[in-house]
Amino acid sequence: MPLLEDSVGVEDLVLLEPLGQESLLKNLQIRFEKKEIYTYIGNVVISVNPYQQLPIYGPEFIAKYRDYTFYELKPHIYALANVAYQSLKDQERDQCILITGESGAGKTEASKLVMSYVAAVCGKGEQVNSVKEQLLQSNPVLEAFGNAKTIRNNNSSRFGKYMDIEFDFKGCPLGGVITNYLLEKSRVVKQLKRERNFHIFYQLLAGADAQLLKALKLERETSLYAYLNWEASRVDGIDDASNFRAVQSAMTVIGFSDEEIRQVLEVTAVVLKLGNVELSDEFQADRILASGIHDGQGVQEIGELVGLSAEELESALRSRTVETTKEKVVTALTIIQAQYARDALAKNIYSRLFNWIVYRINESIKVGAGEKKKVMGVLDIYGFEILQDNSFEQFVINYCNEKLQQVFIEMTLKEEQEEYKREGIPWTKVEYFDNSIICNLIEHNQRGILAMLDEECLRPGVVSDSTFLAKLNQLFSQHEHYESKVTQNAQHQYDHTMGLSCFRICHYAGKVTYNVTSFIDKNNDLLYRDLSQAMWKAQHPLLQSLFPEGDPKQVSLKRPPTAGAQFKNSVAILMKNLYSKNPNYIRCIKPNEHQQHGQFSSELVANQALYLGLLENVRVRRAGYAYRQGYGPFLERYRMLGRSTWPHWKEGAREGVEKIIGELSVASEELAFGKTKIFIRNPKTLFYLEEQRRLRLQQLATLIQKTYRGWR
Ligand code: AD9
Ligand code: MG
Repeated sequence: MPLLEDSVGVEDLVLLEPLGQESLLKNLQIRFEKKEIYTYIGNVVISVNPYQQLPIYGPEFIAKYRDYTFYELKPHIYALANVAYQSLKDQERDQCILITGESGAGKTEASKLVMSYVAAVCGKGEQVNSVKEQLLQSNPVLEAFGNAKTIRNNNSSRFGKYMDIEFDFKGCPLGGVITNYLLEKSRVVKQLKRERNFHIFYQLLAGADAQLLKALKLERETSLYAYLNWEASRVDGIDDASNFRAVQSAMTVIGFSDEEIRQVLEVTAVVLKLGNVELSDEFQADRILASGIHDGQGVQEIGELVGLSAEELESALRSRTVETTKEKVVTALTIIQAQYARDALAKNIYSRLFNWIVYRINESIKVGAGEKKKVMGVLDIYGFEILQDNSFEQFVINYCNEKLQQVFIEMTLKEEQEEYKREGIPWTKVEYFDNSIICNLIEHNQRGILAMLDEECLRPGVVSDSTFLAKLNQLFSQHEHYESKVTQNAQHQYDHTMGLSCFRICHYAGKVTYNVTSFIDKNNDLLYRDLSQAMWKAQHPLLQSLFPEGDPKQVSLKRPPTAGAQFKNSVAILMKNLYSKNPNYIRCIKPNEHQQHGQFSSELVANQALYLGLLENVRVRRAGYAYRQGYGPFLERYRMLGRSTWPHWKEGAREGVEKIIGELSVASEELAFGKTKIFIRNPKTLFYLEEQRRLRLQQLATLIQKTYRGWR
């Protein structure tokens, strides 16, 4: 279908004519300008962030999408949610909804639309409604503790989230399980200019009443806290005080007791107050020997909040005990080390608190072990990141996206082609880039970058970020997706923009230069034992429970897994989970860098379209058939449409299907008969079959009624 400026473009890119990167972009732009933000590629939904509230959501629209099949109404996330939910209910196939896109593209909003759609259509009753409420209310709580204002997005998720919603055989929600991935904990102690710390800190200071603030030993003014970037403390469109009340009530709905909420806030206050513990040089015999605590009152107050002696905390912040088999040696920390230890403690307390909140929500929404469940997974995970300075965090985030791209390739492109091959249907091969070579470069068990990093972290002797980099340079000098200054020299391709402490990976989505500084440290993620022991001694049930390794009886010499190893492991579990389900894709696109409605930057969108592989996706869809079904189920569904197949059919399923199609005179180029399935090229043919079926059912119902009356 050619594009006309005054049209709304095509709703499904599969129908675009001529097909190319340019026409694809033009189509998205025309639709965006007409406020048609959703477009299909077959069953994939592309969503372009409108940055304004459009009147296309809510009960009226949910009711509409609920009653129609996928292609009958305008493209919408509701249509995708409907298909996923209906096939989970009717065909008993576990589903997953994968939402990808870069920061600010609209993933979290999309995931909430999916959840609210499913909540609206899935069963009624007091019990069911209370489960729904708990599931929905987990969002504001997790966003308060896990989201922050960044330059790119005022409500940026700083953690990855996968949520399995579990249903009974009738399709009523029973509960769910949330898995969280790698919170960006460095934000607790430091933020970029114009960015903020996690929302909860500002919410707490703005929303707590005077009595609560006093109990938490806090002041209302954000500028008093070193960990809060007071420059950016207020954000247009965000009402921290009212959000605080919403978070408190959401926690209550989920099932947190008042006591638990109080403890969560106390731990949050401890983190804020730790940032204000100023360390100074302390002189001993005229030499700067160690760090001292400048602000005794702050330490005292933290101690009072969580039942810890100030001396104990102070000593853990200032010194370090090294235990050998024979003796214990206590060394004083330098001021740099002490600052590092204090920040490490704050980051650890906060990220463990976040994990605990997820755990606690899961406790409330978990489903009994014996119940048979159907599952819908919703994945809202950080998109690919290319920043000015890319560190360990970007490295693991991009690794995760590389793996998701692999899922996408394998499940959509490869599976599509392989199915045609299996079914013996003629197929024009579509070339696509297989990114497993990059995944391997990162995750290979013995020779991957993560394995090298772990090896360096565990190796005795002097290790540093630069010894790690040297190792990579040596190992991957010939790898086509790896570059560094050293390997570039070898290849005579000098790039002045790359620093000596950097390596570059050619990801499927583009080249990213990573600076190795602090890779070792972030991967090790160690906390001095003195600090974990001090936390464990706190007379505060929640804080104490966050540091089980601080229990002297628990002290084990076994090293906890590194951050990289943990992440790789959880990504592997996630992949296994996704592969076991039927995937549904929402590909989110950011139209401009300014969070502005009505602006469509072609260059920015082109980039995203490229690495989301949209064009490739369309080509595969076009080469193929939109719909397919096994002969058995197809015959069962449409048997009533054939003169020969109704009411009895004794021959094989395939023959029956051929009979029906022949009798309905569907054009032969519309269909292909595979070994086990029938393939239908155009969705419209399917609508036609469904309509015929509906009419036939009506006819049969009338017939039955008449016969029944005749009997009476
Ligand atoms: V990040 O990777 O977590 O930084 P997301 O999750 O992709 O990012 P998010 O869903 O938070 O982006 O969307 C960013 C903002 O865009 C939202 O806060 C809304 O203001 C805006 N947005 C996104 N989707 C819609 C929508 N369908 N309608 C209106 C939207 N506004
Ligand atoms: Mg988000």
